[in-house]
Amino acid sequence: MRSMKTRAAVAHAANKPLTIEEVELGGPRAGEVLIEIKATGVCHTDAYTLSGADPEGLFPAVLGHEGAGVVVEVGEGVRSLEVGDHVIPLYVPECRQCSYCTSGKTNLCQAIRATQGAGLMPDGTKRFSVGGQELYHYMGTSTFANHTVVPEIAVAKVRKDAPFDKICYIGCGVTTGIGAVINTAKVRPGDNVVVFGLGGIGLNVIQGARLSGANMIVGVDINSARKPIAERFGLTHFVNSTEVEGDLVPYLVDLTGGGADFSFECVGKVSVMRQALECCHKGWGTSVIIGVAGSGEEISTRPFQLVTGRTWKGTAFGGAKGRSDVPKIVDWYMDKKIEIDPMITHTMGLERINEAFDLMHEGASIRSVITF
Ligand code: NAD
Ligand code: DAO
Ligand code: ZN
Repeated sequence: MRSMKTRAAVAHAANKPLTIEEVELGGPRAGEVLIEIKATGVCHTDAYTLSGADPEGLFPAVLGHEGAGVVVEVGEGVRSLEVGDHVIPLYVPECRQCSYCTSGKTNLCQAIRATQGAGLMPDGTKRFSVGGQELYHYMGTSTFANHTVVPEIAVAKVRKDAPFDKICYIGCGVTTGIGAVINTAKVRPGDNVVVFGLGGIGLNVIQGARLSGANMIVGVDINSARKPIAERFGLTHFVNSTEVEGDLVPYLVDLTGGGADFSFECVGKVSVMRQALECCHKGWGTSVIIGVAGSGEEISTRPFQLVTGRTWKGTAFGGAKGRSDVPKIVDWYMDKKIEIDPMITHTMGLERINEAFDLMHEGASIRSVITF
């Protein structure tokens, strides 16, 4: 439980570049583990929080929630993990005891929700500090650091032969996209699917739809450069929404022969969420919201869209229970049932992390991974 020094990318304030600094990190307390992070992805949600638009965003903080690494110390009472275990930290924990976990209805474990949302460890403390100033934790994971402290219930133990610089992506994007299709929508063979936004999440929705045996997999984006990589993951029809003459919704309803059985919003824009709902098939189509919209924004549609049988749903972390499901998704990757490598378009050291954000904003990357 001694404190140590480690290297982290610190977010001192909204909209400011991260700074690479040597920070102090307090060791694991009861029920916690210290993880040496080997690799971390940079996700759109990190950029959303850094932009200042996230109502839960706190500064100064160590961001990052898509990591993979090795357990280097365990706190008192930790039973399910040991030093040397390869792990993926989880921003949705799985305590297996709270009423949410035992309900069988949701993956949203609430065991440490209040402290996690407040940027604190479960005992209410912060463990990172620099120059005497404490730093907030982020999503319970803070993976933009070479070492981080995480509660045992928020750690998935994975096989040791899986490469950290690829499986870190399973800590968010891969699981969110594939899980939205399998766990939330429950797409069936022969279903027609429309995916809005072909980025780090949307491409994984596409590979989840292919895995589920979907018939048409239609992808909608404003960037035509996304078409070839989406085709590689199973896209059957590409639509550049800026090039469609007239309204997009009737165009998609026509293209799918009556509407989508399932649509997925992977952009985070409320106008796109409406299009995604309304392109669903009358009588049974379901739209799943994955994108995180700006603070205070609201969705709207005509209630008749729902009266006539469309369903609006949402999903966090693809409905996955992390400690149980993440190790299986790592196996799927190692068994080549799913692909990850082509989506990781850039790999770089921590000192270049701000470039990863620039590439994302320019639409030049799918996923950038930081290695330590
Ligand atoms: P990304 O930036 O990699 O991809 C977004 C894609 O949307 C890009 O290809 C972009 O060209 C496209 N796009 C932009 N405007 C569009 C429009 N009007 N119509 C169609 N396409 C458009 O982002 P990402 O990492 O894939 O994340 C997508 C969203 O999912 C974000 O809002 C992110 O915060 C959210 N997210 C949610 C969860 C969850 O658990 N619910 C998890 C991770 C990320
Ligand atoms: O239990 O109230 C809760 C929220 C759990 C956190 C879910 C966050 C999912 C969406 C944010 C995008 C993740 C990268
Ligand atoms: Zn729980």
